[in-house]
Amino acid sequence: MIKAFIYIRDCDLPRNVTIIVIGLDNSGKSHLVQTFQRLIPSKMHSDMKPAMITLLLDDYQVSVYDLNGDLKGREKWSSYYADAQGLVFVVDSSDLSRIQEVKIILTRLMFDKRLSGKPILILANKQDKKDALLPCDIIEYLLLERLVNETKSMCRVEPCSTVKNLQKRHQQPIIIGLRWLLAAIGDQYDERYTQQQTPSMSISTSKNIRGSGERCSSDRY
Ligand SMILES: Nc1nc2c(ncn2[C@@H]2O[C@H](COP(=O)(O)OP(=O)(O)OP(=O)(O)O)[C@@H](O)[C@H]2O)c(=O)[nH]1
Ligand SMILES: [Mg+2]
Repeated sequence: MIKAFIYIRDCDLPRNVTIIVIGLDNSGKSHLVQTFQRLIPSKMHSDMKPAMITLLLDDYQVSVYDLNGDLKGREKWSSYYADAQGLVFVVDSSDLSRIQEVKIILTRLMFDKRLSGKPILILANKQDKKDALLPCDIIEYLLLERLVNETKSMCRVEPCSTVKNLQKRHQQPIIIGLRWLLAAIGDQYDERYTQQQTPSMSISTSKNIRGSGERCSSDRY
């Protein structure tokens, strides 16, 4: 009787998940974290460096680390890899001049053993800007399909703007993306728990986006 009670209580507890937010400097990571704070019940740990917030979303209590993207900040990223269960990688879609730099950094990340198999949400940010690259362009520039296949990663590309929020809360691309990431982490957790872990690789984008290799349309902001 007591055992059954404890089991039910455990199921009610939120799952603790740690994710890191990375990407080049100026891509919009800190704005993203601030937007999460506006949209989702959260707690700020202002004493922590780097900045960390805890979000409560669905069944999850999510610790989110906002890591700096400048050269000095990037040197510290790797110390968070082991603890992170998932990644949010933010791209400034309006900055074509840095897309090769993004490709080098992302490729290095996805081949890092400490991140192997961990799901990655790529946010194609700054879609409100004129001439921002669409997700399918970004997939092509980053050779993402090849990367995903070679590293057997689970990856989703979501177009967004962290400064223009025109949709209702539950339709926000960043919330849709975060929910996908948490579900992917949850699936891996369940697979490990039931000893049925099978490597899964996939790349998905939001439903407005057609596959790579063709010019695609997207809802503009
Ligand atoms: N137009 C537009 N500007 C944005 C968006 N997101 C962020 N910005 C701007 O981009 C600049 C950089 O944003 P941050 O959030 O500070 O960038 P960051 O990735 O945290 O940069 P580091 O901390 O230096 O690594 C700021 O001037 C933001 O106002 C967006 O969706 N659209
Ligand atoms: Mg920042």
